[in-house]
Amino acid sequence: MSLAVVVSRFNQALTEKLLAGAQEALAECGVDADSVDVVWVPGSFELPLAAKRLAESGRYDAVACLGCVLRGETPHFDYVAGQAAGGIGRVGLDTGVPVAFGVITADTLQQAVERAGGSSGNKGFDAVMTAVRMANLIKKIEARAEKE
Ligand code: INI
Repeated sequence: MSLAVVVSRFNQALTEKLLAGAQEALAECGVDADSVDVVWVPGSFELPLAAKRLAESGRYDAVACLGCVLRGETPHFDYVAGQAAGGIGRVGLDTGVPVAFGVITADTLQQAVERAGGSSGNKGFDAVMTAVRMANLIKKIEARAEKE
């Protein structure tokens, strides 16, 4: 199992916690740290392009994207969160490589903190679990198709 984790530097105090959760999930799944590459992008808007290039490289069974978008006073939130979610979804469909959405989208800092290892879990942990499960599922589907 080879994985790439793309992390946004924006709201880094929180995305570092998502990365810590992601690393916990990797250990829980028995994925060797040597087979995981972590790359950083400036903000969540940039997650899809980095995920696309990583997925297209053919070196990874899955990609997990981690970020945190906080609603402010402007419509900026909707553009950034919308592009991140839509773009990440499209990368998975276009490349056939599972790409997990580990991006917190929250109205308040408190809500974000709760989702980055607080009372509402850790979106980074969840994203890696999803990435590993989807990678295993794709392998199974491919193995079944080869038998037929
Ligand atoms: N990027 C985030 O990841 N989270 C945010 O909350 C955010 N806000 O609020 O602006 C944000 N903006 C930066 C954006 O992702 C891009 O890096 C930037 O627009 C340059 O393309």
